[in-house]
Amino acid sequence: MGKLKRAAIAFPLLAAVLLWLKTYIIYKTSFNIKIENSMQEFILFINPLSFLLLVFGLALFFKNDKVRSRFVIILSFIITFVIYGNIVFYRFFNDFLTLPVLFQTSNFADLKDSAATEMHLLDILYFADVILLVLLNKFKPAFIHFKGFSKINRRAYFLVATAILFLNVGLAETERPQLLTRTFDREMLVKNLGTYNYHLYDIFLQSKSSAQRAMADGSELADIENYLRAQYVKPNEDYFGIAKEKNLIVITLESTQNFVINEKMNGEVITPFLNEVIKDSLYFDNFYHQTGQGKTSDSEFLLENSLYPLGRGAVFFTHSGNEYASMAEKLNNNGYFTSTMHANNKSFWNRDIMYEAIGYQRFYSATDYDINENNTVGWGLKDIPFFHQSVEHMKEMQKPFYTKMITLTNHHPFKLEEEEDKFIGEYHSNSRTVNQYFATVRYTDEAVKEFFEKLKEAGLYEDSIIVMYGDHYGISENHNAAMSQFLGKEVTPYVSAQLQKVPFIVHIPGVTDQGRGQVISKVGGQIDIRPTLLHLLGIDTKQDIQFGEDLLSDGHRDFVAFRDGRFVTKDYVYADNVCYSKETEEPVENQELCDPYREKAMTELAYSDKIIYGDLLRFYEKDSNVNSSEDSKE
Ligand code: GP9
Ligand code: MN
Repeated sequence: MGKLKRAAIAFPLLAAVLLWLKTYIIYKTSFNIKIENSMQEFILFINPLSFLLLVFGLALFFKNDKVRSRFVIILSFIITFVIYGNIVFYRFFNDFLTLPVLFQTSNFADLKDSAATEMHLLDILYFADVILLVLLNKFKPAFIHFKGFSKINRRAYFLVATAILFLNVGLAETERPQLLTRTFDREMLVKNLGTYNYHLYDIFLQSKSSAQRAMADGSELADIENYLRAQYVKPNEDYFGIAKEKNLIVITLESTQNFVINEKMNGEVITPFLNEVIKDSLYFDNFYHQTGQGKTSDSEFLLENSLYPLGRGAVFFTHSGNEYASMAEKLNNNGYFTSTMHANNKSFWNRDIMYEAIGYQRFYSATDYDINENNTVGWGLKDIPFFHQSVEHMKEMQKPFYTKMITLTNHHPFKLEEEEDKFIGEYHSNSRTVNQYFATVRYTDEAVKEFFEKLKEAGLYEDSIIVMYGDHYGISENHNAAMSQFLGKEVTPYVSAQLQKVPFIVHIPGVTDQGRGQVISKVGGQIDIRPTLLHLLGIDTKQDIQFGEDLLSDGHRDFVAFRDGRFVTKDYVYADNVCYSKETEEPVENQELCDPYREKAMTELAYSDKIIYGDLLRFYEKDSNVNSSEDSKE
């Protein structure tokens, strides 16, 4: 390579390297990115590089010196501007920018105000490299002179840049499997892919859903409404309104499966408090989770909207700009103060954005809690201090209120550190996960017990209805050997489907306390929570677009579809494309017996997807029926 050619590549390369190092320095000084090991540090260090090499590489196609150097400077400025935008945003929101944030008009007003207060004069330093490039370009023209660049060299350049990209993505995938399909958290995306690739990914997600949304129109909703009207089941008069005007407290029990309820491990009761509460509650023992890759966030989605989550990705990430008709919104309209409480980073699962769409009036997140090294374990604040501190917040809430709380301690890898948190021993099997699971479940059980006590002390108990449900499985199929040891039977696809049961408990002080504890064995799932609860509060859902049915209604159909197409009915379990009899736990001879239910499961999942992908609820006139056809009218 001649001297001039070297110079030619030097200018764009210099710009790229300066930006690379600058980005890394910014990661370390302007953002608060948690690094747990040296591999994560390495990924963080290299992650801006592939993008920068690729975009600055485009400069190699320009023949004209002036145009090329201008391109390099403008590009450098734009990229710096993007990262600077993130810095300013982060100062205020402790989060990275996303397109929906920029385009949501309500956010935008807030953004403008806070951006102004968060910009400082010294921030000019962030642009130091751009200024250097401008000066070089002006005073050292020899540096940017260029006589062309051979095709071969160009190819080699892009090959190296692409290789770095693959190395980055490969390392990220081993550090955080399913990073892109699950898209857990913006911080995780930025940490693993880099802020620039993260923005590209965000743009991709956004344009995909915009296109699908643009092609949809209101007529598609008519079919779905007709279907749902025909399915509607009347609430049970014995229960409708029995919790009218009470506060509604919903507790999402992290990773709690139903097999731990009323069960012992090594002779010790796993959930002593829940077992007691159940005696004075409505307890649904044939209730399943219906979550997909969005895990906890999917369960929240089901709870609020009675729609199915998506088959791929987390709807909290992919469709946070949609219009929804949530339970929270309905309660807002009925005079409730609505909120949600979870002592984790607010952007996890994109909650801060999605919660706006759901319509909660307030999100109590990590910053609303006193979190320190003495009260945390694993993922963060332990459940006992979480409940204690949450009751303090509840005392301040306007009544009646609805709040949804999400526990955290019983989360994979199910770690407890302090002896005082271990109320039960470990299980003994070949799976550490299973061995430790029981103790964290037991810990959460204790936390719920303390919560009930605190509620009573605060005088909130009598006026509240306390609902608990498990969000999703805690023990995945990777631990079938240990699970079959615990259950004393082989984990067949049938058993595996049954293991997707999670507890659903509705405790209504003053009503269920007085000997009205009941075990209700209707087959249902998280999709049924919304109508069940709204009816208990005396709020009608007749006109609502929802796929669930009130579990207390006589008409409830004993049916639950899992997000992956499995389903359970009164008599059958359909799993791995086989129809099983519940009576024999074996495949039924006549496989067609499952067909009508399979049809129902497919129809509902497809309709629900259509609503989400087309953002169809924006065409739904709340409190009235958009469908004007005769048979759907009252
Ligand atoms: C994180 C918590 C756990 O905030 O909700 O999420 P999960 O991994 O269970 O989906
Ligand atoms: Mn969870």
